[in-house]
Order: sequence, then structure tokens, then C-alpha cells
Amino acid sequence: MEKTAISIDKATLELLEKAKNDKVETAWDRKSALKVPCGFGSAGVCCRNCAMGPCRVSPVPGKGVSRGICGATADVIVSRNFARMVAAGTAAHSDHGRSIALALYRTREDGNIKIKDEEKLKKSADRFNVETEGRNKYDIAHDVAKEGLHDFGRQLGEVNLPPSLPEKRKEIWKKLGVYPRAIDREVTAIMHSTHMGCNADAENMIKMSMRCSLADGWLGSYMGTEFSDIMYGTPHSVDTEANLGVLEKNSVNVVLHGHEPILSESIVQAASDPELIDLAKSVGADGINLCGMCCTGNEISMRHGIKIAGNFMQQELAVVTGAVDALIVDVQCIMPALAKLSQSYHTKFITTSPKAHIEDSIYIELDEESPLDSAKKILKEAILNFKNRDQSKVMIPQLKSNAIVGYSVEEILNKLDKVVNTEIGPMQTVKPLADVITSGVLRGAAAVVGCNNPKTIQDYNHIETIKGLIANDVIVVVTGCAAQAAAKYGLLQKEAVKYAGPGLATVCKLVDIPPVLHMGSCVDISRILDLVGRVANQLGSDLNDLPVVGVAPEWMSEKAVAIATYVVSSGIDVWLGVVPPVTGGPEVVDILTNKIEDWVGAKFFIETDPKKAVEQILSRMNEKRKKIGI
Ligand code: SF4
Ligand code: MSK
Repeated sequence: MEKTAISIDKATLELLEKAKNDKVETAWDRKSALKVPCGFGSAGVCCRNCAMGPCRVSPVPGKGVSRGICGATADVIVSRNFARMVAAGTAAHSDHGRSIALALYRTREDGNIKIKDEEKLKKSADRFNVETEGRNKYDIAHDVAKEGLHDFGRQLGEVNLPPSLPEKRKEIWKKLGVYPRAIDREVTAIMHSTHMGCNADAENMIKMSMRCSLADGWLGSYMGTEFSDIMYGTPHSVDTEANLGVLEKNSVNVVLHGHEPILSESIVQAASDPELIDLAKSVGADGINLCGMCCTGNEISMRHGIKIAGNFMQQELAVVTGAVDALIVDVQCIMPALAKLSQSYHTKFITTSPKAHIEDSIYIELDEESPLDSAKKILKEAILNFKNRDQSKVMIPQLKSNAIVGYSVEEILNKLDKVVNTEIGPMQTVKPLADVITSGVLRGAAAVVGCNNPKTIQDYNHIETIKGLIANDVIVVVTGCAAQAAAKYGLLQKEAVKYAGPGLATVCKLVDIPPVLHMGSCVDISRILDLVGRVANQLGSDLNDLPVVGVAPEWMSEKAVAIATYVVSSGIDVWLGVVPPVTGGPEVVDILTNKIEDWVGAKFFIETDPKKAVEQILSRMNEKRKKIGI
């Protein structure tokens, strides 16, 4: 494995060289221009929640200024900043969930968006207490959407938490006072309590963060996934390819980047329109080559096998290839730098969401009532831009890997069913999975998730973590940009079984799966919660009893902070490979890495060395197995 200070990805390194020659800058250049990051910001001890400040208190306890002008201590400031990160992450995921719920409400027999998975709709109707008997599926869908939307702003009564959530866990949350009340309410509660002159109690602030994050994981994100599956289909395993080598020299290359599948699904639909295909041919192209990036890439690859162009730190490099005719985005993780960069090439940088206007981009708003019409208009822009491509500026790295993506919970159960229930027909239970864990064939399971971050060597932490875990019989599930790192390095192929320990290799061969399973985008971490919850229910235990962990080796976004917090609050230990801005608050650090375990049975581990993180994970799994006698 090639390892430099920047990336282990050869396509990235080749294109960074080209960027240098083309005299354009990337995030890595801007990072080095910023030199040393601000020590106060890094430690989380800078408060600008009112205009008496900003107040920067000492990150070293007992040294320098210890309180802000209002008297807020370092721990109060750190905990409030942490809570605001969780609120922002929850807002982003859950607003995505809200868009999806509204799209479900707009589904029609003759509309652009239809119901694809009726079985999942019925299950969803069941959990929302919506009548299904003798009813039209669109009427059911509209009622399910309405019930789901009520949980965003619910003022009275209880939210509809999924059935996979063990009762024991709900009791823990109730006792601790972190049971989520409504999605928007928890975000608002944090924004209120972190206003000047409100909450000044670090422990209470962390509990508020936990409650808010739980509304993200088990409500907003969960609905985002569940309703997307109902409309666009529940993913099943499908072959694809990954890395920038998926761009094609003679096709109209369109890269879709962002998160919400409403845009990307419409573009996928539009790309098969014969008129647009003819238009592409009329401008001299072989056809339309759709590729995805970041979580949109995960969404469309797992439902259609659309190729993955790369992960977060490669978004600018896609433009640097000179071969992308349009980079089409919606929301989240989109670098504003793309606008200026695109002007150095022929790429049309097209923004589509009123939530993410970017100066100097081409803005074509996605009409949510009629997304297919907007998608065709956007795609036409891309096709007509093909003729402006300057072949002398084109360099497509000849690097891509095969991958299998699309392991939804349903697909994992299908695969297990094929092995154990051939005689009696499908059972759709997690018992076989629970059995291989309790018997010790598998040591445990790990979710490796999250972003890229130029503070780490791109993809190095992801790959080292995944390889270290599978070698030790830990089955790995991946989402987000970590999933795309795994895809690029060939870890999502069945051949990757050569890196697996003997127990995991046996399971993979028997079930016919790779040792690393692609479960989707950031919101799809709800699929992982669902799966772990089902295993816990199967064993009559709680999530914290299982040898299961979460790892975010290269995280960067506020969404990742919300995710990590709901995963820990759900009873699953989380390893962070990038230090979060909390180190200036000793009480906050103690709560997150120690005390929280007494509350919920899991805690945060902060470890920037992936090899050490793997050792810690294995020993924690062994401890857990011993504790529950498996
Ligand atoms: Fe400073 Fe307090 Fe205002 Fe924060 S809220 S900026 S610590 S005075
Ligand atoms: S896209 S949140 S960089 S995983 Fe979901 Fe990747 Fe992280 Fe964005």
C-alpha cells in the first residue's frame, strides 16, 4: 500500500500533480495555507454566543483566563459548542429525512415518484398504526408520511420509535431523561439552551446532546432511509466500480454529489430518456455516463449499480480531470471551492437546492412537484457542454476497482435465509447472524463510517481499520465516504475474503458475501442501528451487551458528531480517528470517555492511530464477550 503524507489513493495523487501543473488549488493547498489550526478552536474553548465576546478561555485548566465575560467556564463553553454541533448534524440529517417524507406524501400513481417497495410500506404503516386493509397503496403512503412528519414537530404524545429498538434501551433513556420528544424540538431545545444566559451545566448539556442525537438516529435519519426505500426500492446487492477511473473519455460525464436521493433518482431516470441519449450522440458522445460521489454516490450505486467516482476529498479532483461535463449537487458536503475551480475547466457546476445556493454556480432549482422535468433540463445542460471539453486538459486516471454494494438489512437477511432456510422457505430473522456471533465464529461486528479529513492521510485510517478488523474475524459494515474508500481498495469484493480471519472467511464463503458490507449513505447508519437492534432483540438483550462497535476514522462533519453521539447513546462504543474539539473541557472529556458508560453502557474512544484503535476494539470486544459469557 502506497502511503504519502496526503493520500494512499494513486488516483488522488496523480490528479493533485495535475492540479499543480494546471495551477489550481485544492483543499489540501488551502489547509497548508492555514498553517497551524487555532488552539482555542481545536480545544472547543472559544465562545461567540453573545456580542460581549468572543471569549477565548484557557484550554489548559488552572492556567490563564478561566471564564468568559458572563462567567461561563471552559466546560460550559465546550459542552455548548459540542451540543451545537450535534444540533447542526441532526438538523442536516433530519431535514433530509423531512424532504423524503414530503416526497412520500407527494407520491402518485401517475406522478414522477411512485411506490416501489409495497412490502416495506406495509411494515412502515404497521409501525405508524396506519390502516392498510383494502386501501390503495398511495393513500397508505400519504398517511404514513403524515404520521412521520408529525414526529418532526410533535408537541404532545410519544414519537414512533422503530420496533427494532429494544425495550430495555427505551427504559434507560427514560430514566436518564434523554428519550427524544420530537426531532425539531430537540434541535430547538439545544439552540435555546445554548443561548447566552441559559444552560451552564456541562453534564446536562451533554444529556441534551444525547437526546437530540437520538432523534436523529432513530427518527429523522431512520425515516430518511425507510421512506427512500419505499419510493426508490430497498437496495439489493449489485455490482459497481469505484474511483475516478470510472469517468469515460468519449461519454458525457455527469457527477452527482450530495445527499438526498430525490435529485439523483430523477437524474438516473432522465438519463435513460431516448431523446437525451440521442442528444448526447448528436453532440459526438458515445452516451451519458452517470457517476456518483459522497453519499449521493452511495444512494444511486446501491439502487442502480451507478459507478462511484470517489469520496469527499476527491470532489475537486473530479473537476481537475477536465472530463466532467457537469457536477450536479444538492445538499451537504459540497465544497464551495467547486464554483471557482469549475471556471478553470469547462465543467458546469450546477446547484439545485434552495438550502444550498453557492455563489458563482449555475442554479437550476429542482422542482419537487415535478423532479423529472427539472432533471431533464439539468441533464441537457450537461450534454450540451460536452462540446466545450478541451481534450488537451483531460486526464482520467486509469484506476478503478470492482465492488458489490447494496446490503440493506433486508438483503443481509435474504442472503442468510438462502443458507439456513432452503427447506422451510424465507424466515427473515437475524438468528443465524446472532448465532455466528454468540458461537464465536465471528468475534463481533464493526461499522466503519464517515468522511475524509485532510488532517489524516486520505483513506489510510479507513483501510487500516477495516483490514485490521476483518483479519481478526470482525465483520465490517460500511457507509458514507468510508464505504467508498473500501470500494476503491477492493474490499467490497468477494475476493477480499483473503484478508479475513478464518471465522469470517468461513461465514463469507457460506453466505456468499464479501467481508465488508456496503450499507449505504450517512442516513443509512439507521440501517445499522436496525440490524443491531434486531440481533439484540433476538438474544433478549440490549445493544450494549453485543460485541459491536462504531468507528469514524476520518470524520469531519457535524453530522458525524450527531451520529457518534446517537451510536454511543444507543449503547455502542465509538472510536473517533480525529480528535473532536472538546479537549479544553476536562469534565466534558471525562463524561464522553468515561462517565457516559455508567449511563448508557458505551463510551467514546479517541485514537488517531488506526492500528492502536483496532487493538483497543478487539480487546473491548473480548471483554464484552467474556462479560456476557459468549
Ligand atoms: Fe463570552 Fe459568555 Fe457571551 Fe459566550 S456567552 S461570548 S462566554 S460572554
Ligand atoms: S458524504 S458527511 S463526507 S461521510 Fe455523507 Fe462523506 Fe461525511 Fe459527507
